[in-house]
Amino acid sequence: MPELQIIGAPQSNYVWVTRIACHEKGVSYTLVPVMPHTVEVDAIHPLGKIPALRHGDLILAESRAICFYIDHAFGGPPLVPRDPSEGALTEQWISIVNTHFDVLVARPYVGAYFFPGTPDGRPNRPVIDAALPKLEAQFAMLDRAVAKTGHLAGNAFTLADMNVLPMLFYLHHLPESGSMLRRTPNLSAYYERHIARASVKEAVPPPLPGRSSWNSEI
Ligand SMILES: N[C@@H](CCC(=O)N[C@@H](CS)C(=O)NCC(=O)O)C(=O)O
Repeated sequence: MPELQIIGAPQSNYVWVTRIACHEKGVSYTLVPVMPHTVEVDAIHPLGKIPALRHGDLILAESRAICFYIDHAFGGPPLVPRDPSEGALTEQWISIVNTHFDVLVARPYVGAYFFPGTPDGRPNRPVIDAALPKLEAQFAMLDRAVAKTGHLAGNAFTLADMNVLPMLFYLHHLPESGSMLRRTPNLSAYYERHIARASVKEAVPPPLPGRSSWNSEI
């Protein structure tokens, strides 16, 4: 069997998702920790984004496609239930989280701290302040979603949960979103429970270069 490479910096939430997927399936891999828009990544992802995957002759971009491959090319427990209804519900939550929660709310907010684009490098307050009401609404949505079973889809830990946990990790460590998360009871319990899962914990990213932890110096 050729070596499976997950290509991308470990601080990327989507790289982390693919690593959780490998762990859950019992698939061994090598992490190639490179930034977006580097030669290795540009050779695979048409937009230069991470993660990318290389496995023998196969090269792949996009976390969802990579997780599909990991799920279907190997044995081990399914990441997405094979039952049509449960599988579709899992896909529903992956899609909502990726196209709304991440892109429109979490990413601009987190980016305003870690990549602020301000002249003095301080957090970008207008972007943060604009994100907060939207974040509140999305946390409420996720809180309702996990209230019943402690999972996003059905009664098991699926790719929908693997996909959102890295985003919640960053939000947990930032000031306003961290206290908002602690005030959101079901989502907070969900986060604390699943962040301790071996597959998730194993790939907790090291702090960004130049920082000593995820929540200091912000
Ligand atoms: N839809 C992509 C999103 C990947 C993505 O946005 N990756 C970020 C790092 S978390 C990235 O490469 N950013 C650089 C850029 O957007 O130029 C996926 O699911 O893999």
